[in-house]
Amino acid sequence: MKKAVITGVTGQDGSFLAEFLLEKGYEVHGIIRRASTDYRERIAHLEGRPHFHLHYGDLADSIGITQVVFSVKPDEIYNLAAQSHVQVSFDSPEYTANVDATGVLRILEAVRACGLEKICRIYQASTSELYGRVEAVPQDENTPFHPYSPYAVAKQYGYWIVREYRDAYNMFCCNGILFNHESERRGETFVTRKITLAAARIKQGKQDKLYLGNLGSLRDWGYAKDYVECMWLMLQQDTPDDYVIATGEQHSVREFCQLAFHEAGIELEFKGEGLHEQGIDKATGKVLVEVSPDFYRPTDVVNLWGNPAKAKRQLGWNPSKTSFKELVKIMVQADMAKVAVERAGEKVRVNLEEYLEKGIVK
Ligand code: NAP
Ligand code: F7E
Repeated sequence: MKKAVITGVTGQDGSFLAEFLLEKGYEVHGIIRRASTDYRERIAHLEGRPHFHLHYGDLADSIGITQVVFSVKPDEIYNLAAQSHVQVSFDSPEYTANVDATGVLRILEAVRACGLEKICRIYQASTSELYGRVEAVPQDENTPFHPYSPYAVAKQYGYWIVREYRDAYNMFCCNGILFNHESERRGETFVTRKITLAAARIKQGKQDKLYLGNLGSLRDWGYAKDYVECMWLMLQQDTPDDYVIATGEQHSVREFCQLAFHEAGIELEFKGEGLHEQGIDKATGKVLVEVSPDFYRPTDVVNLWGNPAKAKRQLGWNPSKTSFKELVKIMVQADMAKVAVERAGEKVRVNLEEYLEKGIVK
């Protein structure tokens, strides 16, 4: 039975990858951080399952990381842990560098310290944000990097230290340069999930308006569940390499918004420009989407579009498994259900309070 360590197992990708590897017959060890709430919604369904184990650790703490590597002696490590929010990296640049840059070094050094450099294969979660202020469109493995946020600069270090250890110590380590990938498990402050949740809440009368930043920003959005397969495929090759993982299709935030509201049963039309642009409900004339400068970034990456030809050719990966339309539909349907459950819960609470007041229940 192969053993894998996943850092960032509580995140969107970590939870899908854990399911994928358990399905493949792996023993999966996830690294989690201690939090006062111990809120681990994305992996709750896996806890207690045979071959799924959790260890406390933090990428900022090399002793803890090394201990996990030493005790598990993994065949594969998937380093997905990161301060992954680009906008947050402007507020916490030093922390972002510690985790997203030096954290990668800690993983590589832990493997060396445990004498596993000839055995353990490592996947590093690199990112399309490396292309940043893009120098060519679409982007592939040969496109020059121009990182354009503290997050991207930190991830650039991660990318190069992986390549350095591959060359210097002959380690099997790969960079997956993944373009944006989303799902019903996406964090609620990333733009896609913010939109699908708002569309569901607005449709069900729980929110009046959605405030967004740059509506013209362009992304190559794929489905996270499809992307975790690539992480595994990269580590099954004969030689380590770096791969762009993307759909090869590009859409704007505005388009995502229009389609998400359509899936929720609201037809939006956009009018105006820049900060004055508005998304209006065609049926009622109500303004449902407005632009707020709060969601603009000091420097924004606005033209990401990946070319997945190498992954298709060498990994045999299919970039069109889930279409853009299907992705939006999956996310909106999940959020429509989530909001409906929340509303049902509120109703139960109201009823309970009423019953308590009347003394029907004690
Ligand atoms: P995510 O949902 O934000 O998950 C991040 C994970 O990292 C969480 O499990 C988080 O734990 C953990 N983490 C954060 N700081 C940590 C620390 N100091 N020590 C240990 N764990 C820590 O991110 P994701 O979307 O799954 O992305 C996975 C990886 O791919 C990240 O490295 C991200 O930068 C990269 N990436 C993502 C995309 C994308 O579009 N999703 C594209 C390219 C690259 P908590 O639950 O405790 O916060
Ligand atoms: O922004 C614009 C925003 O935060 C996408 C991470 O997984 O993918 C992700 O980073 C675009 C940007 O993702 C809002 O300015 C407009 O241009 O959803 P996002 P991201 O920054 O692309 C990469 C590949 C990663 O590696 C990261 O880990 O949408 N945008 N209005 C907005 N963005 C947000 N968050 N909120 C808004 O209201």
